Amino acid sequence: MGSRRQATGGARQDAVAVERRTRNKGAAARPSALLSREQKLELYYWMRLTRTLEERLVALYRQTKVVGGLFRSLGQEADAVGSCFALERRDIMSPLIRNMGAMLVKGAAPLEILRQYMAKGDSPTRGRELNIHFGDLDRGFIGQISPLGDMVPVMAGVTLSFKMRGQDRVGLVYVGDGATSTGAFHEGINLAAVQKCPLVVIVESNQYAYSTPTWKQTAAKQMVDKAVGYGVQGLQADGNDVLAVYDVTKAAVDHARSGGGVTLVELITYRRKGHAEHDNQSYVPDGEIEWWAANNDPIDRYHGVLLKELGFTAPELDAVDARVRDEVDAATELAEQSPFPEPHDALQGVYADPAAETPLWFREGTRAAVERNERAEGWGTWDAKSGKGA
Ligand SMILES: Cc1ncc(C[n+]2csc(CCOP(=O)(O)OP(=O)(O)O)c2C)c(N)n1
Ligand SMILES: [Mg+2]
Repeated sequence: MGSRRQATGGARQDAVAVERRTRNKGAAARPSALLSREQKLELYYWMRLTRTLEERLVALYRQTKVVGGLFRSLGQEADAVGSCFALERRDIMSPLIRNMGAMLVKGAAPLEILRQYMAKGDSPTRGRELNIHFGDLDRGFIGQISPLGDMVPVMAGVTLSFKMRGQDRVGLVYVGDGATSTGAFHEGINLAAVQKCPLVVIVESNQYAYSTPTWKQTAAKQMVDKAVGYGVQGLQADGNDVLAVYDVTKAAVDHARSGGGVTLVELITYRRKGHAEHDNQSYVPDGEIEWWAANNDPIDRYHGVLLKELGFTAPELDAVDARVRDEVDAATELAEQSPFPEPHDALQGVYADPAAETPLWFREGTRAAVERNERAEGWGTWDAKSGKGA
């Protein structure tokens, strides 16, 4: 229990120290100083959209309309949004479950995400995959795979191909603090480092991997220290300050684009919800979540910066909130009307198209199951051919 408290205190101190470092940098030298007024408001829009859409998904989950797990990024919205905002349209980004905000920035539509979570027949994967497990290379986001760390070697390969083809493109891959302890992470970042691939590795230090606090799964004091071992640039920022996240990622993207190779970017943040919606967070020390909610919410903080430092007015921000609510309402209505997939559709576009294999007996409905299998000819109780009982 003593060491748990220590970990909690450590996380708070980290956030404060990083904030101080960011402030000291001098506002004028920051890339975010070059963002237009419209872009600064856009950052607020994407974070608000992420949160509102996730809140809507929670409501649908409780109505049992979501199929499978629901993964929140509550308190981490600035990480996904601020970092992805530093990419160009031609760049490729590889998200994980807490990076819905990055997918929105890259052009994923709330309607697609709602249909996907509800396993609808007209969702991007037509009900075969769930939540935000889908990709679209035209829009610059790759489909995620679940094994932790595995997207790092995938993105090492993607960015190596950019380099070999002489394309002016950068790749960005998200991993959690837990994922940095996998073999796949090590092999992927090592290969990308040696090959000087144009890759940005974002490590979201949200203090937990499922129910395991960071100090129980790595002896490293901070994730950014791991960069030294791979011989790559390591940068760190306050993950709950969207402008700081943008600044640090933009520096990493510029470094990659100019031939400098890989950067490991650590964003210090906190996971305010459980691993997924089913998780009651009984392993979290008392008061920890409340502390972050009250003192370090990324949207509250940016709202304050927009009003007090960047010259925006309350009605302007209220208008963004209203627009987001309307968009999420409209998308929910459409997603609810979408049909579920046809069972036979599961065979389309998988191995042979059109399907060469006959559907499995249990997919043909109850009647077929009973007549062809449970009361097959010769069992003595049912004559399948004549349809008569013995
Ligand atoms: C190789 C592997 N081991 C275990 C899991 C199960 N798993 C899924 S997410 C997760 C925790 C991830 O923690 P972290 O990398 O810190 O990301 P976060 O969820 O905090 O964003 C685990 C253990 C997995 N998907 N892959
Ligand atoms: Mg984590």
